[in-house]
Amino acid sequence: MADTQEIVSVLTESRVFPPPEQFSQRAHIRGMQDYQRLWDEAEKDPQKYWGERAREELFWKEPFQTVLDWKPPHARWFVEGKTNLTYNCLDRHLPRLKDKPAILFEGEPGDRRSITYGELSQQVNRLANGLKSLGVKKGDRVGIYLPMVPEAAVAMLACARLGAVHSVVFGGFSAEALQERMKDAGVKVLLTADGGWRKGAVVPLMKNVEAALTHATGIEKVVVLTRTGDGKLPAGPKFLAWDALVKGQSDTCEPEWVESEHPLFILYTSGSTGKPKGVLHSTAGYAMMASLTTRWVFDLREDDVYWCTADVGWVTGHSYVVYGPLMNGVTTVLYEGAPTQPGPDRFWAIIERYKVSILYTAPTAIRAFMRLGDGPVKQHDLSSLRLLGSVGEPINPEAWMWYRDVIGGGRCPVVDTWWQTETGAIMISPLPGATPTKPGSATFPLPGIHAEILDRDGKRVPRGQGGLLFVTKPWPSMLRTVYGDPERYVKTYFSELPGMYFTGDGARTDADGYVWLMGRVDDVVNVAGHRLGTAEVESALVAHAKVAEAAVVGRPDDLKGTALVAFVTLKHGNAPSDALKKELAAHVAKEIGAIARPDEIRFAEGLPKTRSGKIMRRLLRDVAAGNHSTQDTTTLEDLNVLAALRQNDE
Ligand code: 7RM
Repeated sequence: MADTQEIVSVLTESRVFPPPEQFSQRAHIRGMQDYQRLWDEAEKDPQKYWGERAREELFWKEPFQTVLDWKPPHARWFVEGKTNLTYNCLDRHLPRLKDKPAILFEGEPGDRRSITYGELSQQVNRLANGLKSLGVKKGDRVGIYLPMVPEAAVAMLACARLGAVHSVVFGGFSAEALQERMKDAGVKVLLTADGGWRKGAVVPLMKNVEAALTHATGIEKVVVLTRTGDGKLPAGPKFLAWDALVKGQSDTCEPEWVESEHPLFILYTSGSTGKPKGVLHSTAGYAMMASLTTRWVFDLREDDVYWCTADVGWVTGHSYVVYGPLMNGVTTVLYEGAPTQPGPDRFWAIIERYKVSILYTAPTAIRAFMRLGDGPVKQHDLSSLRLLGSVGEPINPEAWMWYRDVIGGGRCPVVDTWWQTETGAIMISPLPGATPTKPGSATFPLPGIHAEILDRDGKRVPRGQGGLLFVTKPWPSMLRTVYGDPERYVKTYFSELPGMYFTGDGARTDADGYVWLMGRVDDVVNVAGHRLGTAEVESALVAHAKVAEAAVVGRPDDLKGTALVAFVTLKHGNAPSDALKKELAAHVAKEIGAIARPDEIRFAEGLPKTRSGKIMRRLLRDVAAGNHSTQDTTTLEDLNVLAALRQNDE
């Protein structure tokens, strides 16, 4: 699949931001010597290093004897050990944190709830007992299709309490997407709601569930939470009100002590082809790394109010909205709705209201806010913020700087965190009290993580040159398989180089050894024999004062082989024109060289994105080539965007 040819790097970024001294003084990891010491320890004796981390991080009902059993490409971690994830998130905190808010919730219409660790624990136990009464046992699969409300976290935790395997499907997914995932996972009970709020309207979850149930799914019971209050509970023995299920249930429930490798959840990810893959994670390795990375990367302190804006339907919502923060006993903010509802300042109002100290969001959101200008930000006091994080896509230096200066007031370190659904936890990231950051670089792998940039033969590429990003050694929170399709696990992740995990991403290191992500290898464009990472060309475009967002793809060209086509959205107040096209093409040529000068620039009102905000370049490739796409669009956020792009063509 991947070419042997190197990927050419054209980006130059030389700004460096050392961690603020005051931040470092109080940080968990205070300098690069500390980082290096941990790195060396892990390198020298990985089993000792990970064993110690696992003992520190988790409560063990029964201790493990074997740290790692590695029969490539299959890993078992912390074998013989037993634990329960909810005990680690809730019970062990109760003596000290019973009355501390675990979740601060705000619904899109403005309703608010604060739920303490004590209350959360009771709600989880009641629901766990309710699920038990429906016959849910250890190992059974439970579907979760809910809006971003506290009950989504309660549902995940109730499953983990019982050793049931949850499979969360993002509330924005269609009936078909839901049906396909439920069927593949063999879900027995589905937890859902009548609806949720998004952009001022109701997302009709229950209607989608009913549509999904007209096809075979294997679902026996559907538990329905009342959120929006419209729509009655459908008739029939399958449907049950959430309130009725938990009513009268005991608020204690003995945790199911599961083996380390007991499956914890399935989460579906879609690639460009084929049906979605059910990424399966197991319990202890995942839990340990979610806990450790949340504390280290976000430098958590007891009094932090932490807000990760991801939906629980994505892995970021699993690891960094629910499990990571709760294992660390901090207060996590949950917001149901759209970032600009009812106005462009909703995020900043939330930060001011709850005195959020840590914000973790996606480049796509940051670029959307940039497009709206600084005005909405300036209406609010954001002085509570002390740290900013980014995840999901390469963050271009322009957006990184805006995030740092306008949102962070220039005082907050920015952590650009690279990881995947499959990795379970953050893998490459600055440690904010230690790592000098460079705008657009995810910097260095965390201690114990062997992220390496190799060519197709497994040789390390020289610094400055692009290559394929692999993780060459197993890590505790790695996926264990593709649910129901073990061959696909091997084929997708471990066949590029035997025994080594292939991420699908391109990356390079710079002269100082910093890692720069260059986008998905499938998106690399080959121009006149040079393989260019799309991220860098896009970054140059976004650096232009009038550009809000850009996506670059290749189009077959008789002369050049591939022509570069750039789709560009402009910041508010700028009009598309031929003169601007020329100006932008010249700008790219000047910034990174003539080789990257786009052959065609197309202005667009919006770019096609997945529901988690990633630009879908594969669809743009079809638009650029004038083909009507036959590709899977179930993860596409807004079909209208695609229709509009095609129209511009005609
Ligand atoms: C957490 C998440 C994974 C893919 C990954 C990359 C891209 C994520 C970054 C990034 C550059 C980053 N899981 N990606 N984080 N690219 N810099 N900091 O997003 O499974 O949904 O996606 O996202 O391509 O392979 S995911």
